Amino acid sequence: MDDTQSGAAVHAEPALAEYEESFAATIARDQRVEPRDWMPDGYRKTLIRQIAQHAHSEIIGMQPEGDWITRAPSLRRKAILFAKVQDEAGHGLYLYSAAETLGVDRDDLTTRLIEGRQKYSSIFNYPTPTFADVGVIGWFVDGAAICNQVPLCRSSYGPYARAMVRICKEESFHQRQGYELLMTMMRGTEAQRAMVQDAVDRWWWPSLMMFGPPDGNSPNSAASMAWKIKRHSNDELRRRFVDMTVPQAQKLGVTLPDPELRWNEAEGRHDFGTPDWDELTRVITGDGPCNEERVRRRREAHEEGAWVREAAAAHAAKQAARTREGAAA
Ligand code: BYC
Repeated sequence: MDDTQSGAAVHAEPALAEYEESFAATIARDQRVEPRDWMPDGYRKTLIRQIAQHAHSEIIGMQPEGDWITRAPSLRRKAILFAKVQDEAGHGLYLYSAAETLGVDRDDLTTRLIEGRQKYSSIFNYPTPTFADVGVIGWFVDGAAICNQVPLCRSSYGPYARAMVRICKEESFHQRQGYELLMTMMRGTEAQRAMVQDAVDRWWWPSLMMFGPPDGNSPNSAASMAWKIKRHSNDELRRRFVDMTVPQAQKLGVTLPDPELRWNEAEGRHDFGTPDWDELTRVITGDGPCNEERVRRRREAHEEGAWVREAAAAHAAKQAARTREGAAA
């Protein structure tokens, strides 16, 4: 006798195919997938990978600029830099929260980062030897982040897309503060102008690498674009960044270190040289100039912060117990 014959109310579980169909329809209609919706394992896994890497990048990204907080040349510059670095911490927190909606634990993600099992952006493995680096990070790195992340505000996964809206607003302020800092230095002494040009020379190519490997060598792109997690290819966003940055460089009065860079009238965009993809591979696989230092400092900060996490957990437990007692009284 089956359930129908027993007379019991039957709520049959939809078949897997129905879930898949409904997910595909949500994507096709450009609607958002939300945490409680059914999603394919691959979609969930890709999101966890990308969002966790993104969160780690924000947190590790506090280090290169954070190194200048105690050495900023004026109170105003110190306050600006302090606020910016604090914003990056906030971005990391929104993103870890978005990742947690997919069923992973933030503590576990941090462990994966400090054990070298998860990546973070290649760009944060380069040193910041002068204060001009702070300006160039704002201009190039936050500028590249805006090109890459504005389309992520339309990403198909709701919590990720919503986190990106606020992050992008803040990145836009970060980019402008960097450019304004550089403008000020360019109006200064010959030595300051040389310092800006030197920082531009060092950061240009690594900034182009932030967008990831070329499309022909980007194993995750096809699925991510079909799922509308990514809206544009790595090369397309890289081109947009170049087109956006060239006129800004002209206005600033610096030279971008690429002899192949020129306007292509027929295509209405710039032609530019090829980044050193071997360098990107080395940096991503742990062999960049600062990888070891970045991860070590992250590990130390995590260990030194253990007492804060314990105190916060104890406080939360006490509050919850008080609320329960209050409800019972
Ligand atoms: N660095 O198939 P692909 C910020 C990896 S924070 C390291 O093209 P995908 C800021 C990639 O993960 C900015 N790894 O991958 C913070 C993959 O490895 P796995 C951070 C890279 O995901 C503080 C493999 O290479 N932004 O702005 O389709 C201060 C093959 O690549 C990189 C984000 O995280 C790289 N540059 O595309 C200031 C944005 N490139 O995982 C500023 C969100 C590639 O298969 N992420 N890899 O082992 C994305 O948009 C995409 O994940 C990427 C890569 C475009 C980065």
